[in-house]
Amino acid sequence: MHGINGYIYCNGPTLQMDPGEKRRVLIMGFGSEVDMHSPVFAGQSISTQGALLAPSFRAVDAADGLRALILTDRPYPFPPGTSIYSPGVMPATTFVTEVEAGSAGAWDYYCNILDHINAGMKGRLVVG
Ligand SMILES: [Cu+2]
Repeated sequence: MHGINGYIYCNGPTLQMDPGEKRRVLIMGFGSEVDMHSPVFAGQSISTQGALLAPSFRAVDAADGLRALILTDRPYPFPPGTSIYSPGVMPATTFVTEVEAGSAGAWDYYCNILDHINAGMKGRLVVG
């Protein structure tokens, strides 16, 4: 089962936007190495925003001989304002996007990975 904010098959709260409205959306990836996601807001424009960070883990040797994991941040490879169709989301990554609502209507947002959308990873966005 794959969900968005704990909801599956559009059972979560319906997002509401006005045409032309812009909203920041924080996207966070969870899970293991098989949990790669490709979020899409159908019919809307998505762009990257500032302060994009892709956390990564770096293994270091601690003084007592134990291995330790240190969380580091590195800049996300897209500069702020870059239009993207779908940002790739790896586990343990977090970044900020801006969604600009397009035409009025009922739209879906979903993960573009086929078995994820089939498992319910989608929600509803109403514009207008
Ligand atoms: Cu997915």
